[in-house]
Amino acid sequence: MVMTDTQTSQLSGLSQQELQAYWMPYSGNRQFKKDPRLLVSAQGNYYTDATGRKIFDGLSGLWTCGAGHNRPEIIEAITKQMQILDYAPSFQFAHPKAFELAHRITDFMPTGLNRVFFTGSGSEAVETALKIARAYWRKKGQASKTLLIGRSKGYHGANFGGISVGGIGPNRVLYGKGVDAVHLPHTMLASNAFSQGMPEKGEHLADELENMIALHDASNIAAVIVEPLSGSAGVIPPPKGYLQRLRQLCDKHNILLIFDEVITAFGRMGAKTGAEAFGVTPDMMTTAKQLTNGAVPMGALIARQDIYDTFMEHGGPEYMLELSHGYTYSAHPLACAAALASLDILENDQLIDRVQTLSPLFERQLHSLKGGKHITDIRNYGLAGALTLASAPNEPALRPFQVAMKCWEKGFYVRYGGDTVQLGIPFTTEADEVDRLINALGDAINELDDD
Ligand code: PXG
Ligand code: PLP
Repeated sequence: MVMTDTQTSQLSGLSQQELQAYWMPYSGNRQFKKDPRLLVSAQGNYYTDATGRKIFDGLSGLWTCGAGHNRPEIIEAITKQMQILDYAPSFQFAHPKAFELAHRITDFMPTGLNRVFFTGSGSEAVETALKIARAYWRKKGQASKTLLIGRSKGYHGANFGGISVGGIGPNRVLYGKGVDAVHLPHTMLASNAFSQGMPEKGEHLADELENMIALHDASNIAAVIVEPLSGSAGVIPPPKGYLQRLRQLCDKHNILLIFDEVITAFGRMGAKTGAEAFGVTPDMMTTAKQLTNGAVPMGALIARQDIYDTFMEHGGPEYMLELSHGYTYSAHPLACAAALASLDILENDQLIDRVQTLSPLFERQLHSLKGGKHITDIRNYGLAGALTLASAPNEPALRPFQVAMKCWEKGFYVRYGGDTVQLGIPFTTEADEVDRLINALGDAINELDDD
């Protein structure tokens, strides 16, 4: 729909000057500002838009709000914290909730991951992980271990380290030379199309790491970083045996294995983490999003204890810094309060069990779309799902955009990116909401042009 500037302003309640002043992230600014999609409030699994329509939240915000929106427990925790302590420096000083939360996070981690470094986002958690990986080897006297290995189609945030190990072309091509990194092949094999849950084929793709080691030598490689399940590239669950194989190879060659669990940690996989769901423990894990249920920005890097100990042992005099790294908003009191309340909700409401219970229905319903117009693949695990649409002539990203706009018109928020449409429904979704979401998505797809 093309509107005049006056119509756009009237409908959104914003002036053209206001609409133009905000440079929106990862957005089609020009299209949005002609036809704004404004979310003005939220409750439970729904947003309300500027015209008063209820919109089902098919992506839990941005994979953030699995416990549903505006949870009273989180509101209360943040409000209370704000009245006690608005901000505390995290460099050389601290507030008690930072320690409480670090300890609480370890309840959700696989055994051995028990040292927590706080950041303001997933991107910062990734930078932290990559810097610690390099610094760790240097502290151990192996300073040549600097090369980072990512994976094609990987997403590791928007900062320079993250886009260097990341494997999504459009996120990298504009920005020139990054950090030294090479990439494993992605695992989205055509022969795995329409797999339900973990695909059967692709374990062998981990063996490409051996070829990289033959080429670069393990003495030059710091770490491998992968999302156990790729989110942004369109929900790519790991092939059976693949992560186990990566773990074996990293162990064999003394390379750190980092899982980027910004989307997968804290419940979405039907387990505390992707590591738990897939049965493989990394050396470090990055988290964010669901940690605070999206209410306050926060990320966390969780490391194996001996990595932390290495820094302490080689830290010089005790008053000196062991790691020159950190963020102004590391362990922000409001974020800590929100995270403690969010983790309590996950546990008290048994939301991880709920994800497990709901996942088979979500899987069945999502895969019922097979055969729909232009659909070339459907993938899912836990409460994450995506479908791939065949490219319109010369415009691979057009159809997912069109589908998402049709869903929006029907009262459903879904994510579109590249040639995929993605779903990450709240853990609190009811069965009939899954039905309605999938029906709307199916209708939107079948309303697409044939060519
Ligand atoms: N790593 C992974 C695996 C992520 O999914 C980040 C790092 C970066 O986190 P921050 O908090 O800096 O954005 C992410 C974030 C999508 C989508 O639609 C995914 C993300 C962000 C926005 C949209 O798939 N992932
Ligand atoms: N740039 C300048 C000039 C700063 O002073 C700081 C922090 O003190 C930063 C960037 C980094 O900001 P943050 O710690 O919020 O990442």
